[in-house]
Parts: sequence; C-alpha cells; structure tokens
Amino acid sequence: MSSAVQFPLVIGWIAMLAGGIAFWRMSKGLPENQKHHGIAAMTIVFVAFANYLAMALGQGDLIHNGRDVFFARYIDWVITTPILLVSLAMVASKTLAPIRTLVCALIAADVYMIVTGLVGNLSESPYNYLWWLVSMVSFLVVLALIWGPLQKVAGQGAYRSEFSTLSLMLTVLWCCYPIVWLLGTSGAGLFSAAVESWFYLILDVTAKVGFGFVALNAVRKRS
Ligand code: RET
Repeated sequence: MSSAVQFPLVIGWIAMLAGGIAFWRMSKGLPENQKHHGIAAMTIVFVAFANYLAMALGQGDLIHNGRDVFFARYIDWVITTPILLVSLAMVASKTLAPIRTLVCALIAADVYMIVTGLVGNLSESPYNYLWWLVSMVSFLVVLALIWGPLQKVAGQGAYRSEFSTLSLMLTVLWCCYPIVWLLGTSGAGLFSAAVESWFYLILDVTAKVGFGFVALNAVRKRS
C-alpha cells in the first residue's frame, strides 16, 4: 500500500478514537434512560477505529485479481450501518418494541446492501456493475423504509425535527458511497486509490462522528 493511500487511514483511526472519547464524555451527561444513544454512538466509532487501524497497518486489504481490495471497509460498514439505522430508529421512537418488524427489515436490507457491495468489489467488469445494481436496489429499500414508515412513526414522537435533520443527513451522506464506489477503483477507475481513500475518510467521519454528535446533542437538549 502506498503512503498516499495509508495517510488518510491513519487520520481515520485517530479521528474515530477522538470521536469515541468525545462520545464517552457526552454520554456521562445523559440521563440513565437515554444512555443507549451514547452506547450506540460509541460502538459505531470504536468499530470503525479498529477497522481503520487494521487498514493503516496493512491488515485490512488483499490483492485480488491484481487490485487492492479493502475488505475491512465492508466489515466496518456491515456492523456500523445497522447500528446507525437503529440509532435513527431510537430517535424516531422512544422504544423499539412497537417497530421491531420495521427495524428488522431495515437491518436486513442494509446488510444485504453491504454484502453484495463487497461481492461487487471482488468481481471483475462487467459483473462488478451488476452487483452494484443489486446493492443499489437494497439501498433504495433502506431509503424507502426511512422516508416512509419510519418517518411516519417519528411524526408521532417527541423528536420530530431532530429526526428530520438526521434522516436528511443520513440520506445525503449515504448516497455518496455508491457514487465513490462506482467512480473509484471498484468501478470505472476515474480516480486513484489515494483519492478514494480520502473520499471514504470524509464520508465515514461525517456519517459516524458527525451523525453521532447531532444525535447525542438532540437527545441531551431534550432530556
Ligand atoms: C456500496 C456498494 C455499491 C452500492 C451501494 C453501496 C452503499 C454503501 C453505503 C455505505 C454506507 C456506509 C456508512 C459508513 C459509515 O458510517 C456498498 C458502496 C449502494 C450506503 C454510512
């Protein structure tokens, strides 16, 4: 791995560690019945910390068909994106029990999206594009569930405006991932592995640390 690819990965583990420490401090100020929001935010960044550290150490990628595939990104995403969705659901509804079917559907579509994305990254053209499409369909299902039933639930809850901010933030950021994937080394190869590494860093930090800050601040303000 070149140092140009490695540098953003080093920044990545430092940023996730810093986010984890910040969330731990913020969580201490939360009332007991709101601590689960802090636990979710911390789990997300500490999982990302481990994956960024592994990638920075050269333990999170493999050369497949002559291409460097960062499989650790998918291990990170397959764990953290379901937790991000659960975080959003916990803002939409005070308790998850009444919406468990919806949460299960969200997680199922999301895991399917990440796993098929990994298969695509391990595939040669044109099959990589086919897997991108399959993954995109499940991504659209995730978005449809958020903007349909989950939004309806949030409309009856206490955190309506916070839910709007977070769901918009999630949608805009998450939409960037398939674009980077399609244009980067896993697809058309329009930019280098180093540029791709920077793009994913900016997205991962905003989607995890940024999202966590907004979510925890919203919960703190209301409690
Ligand atoms: C892939 C493969 C191509 C098609 C699609 C994808 C979507 C990925 C997403 C990832 C989100 C990651 C987050 C991580 C950090 O917090 C897998 C790139 C649709 C939406 C939010």
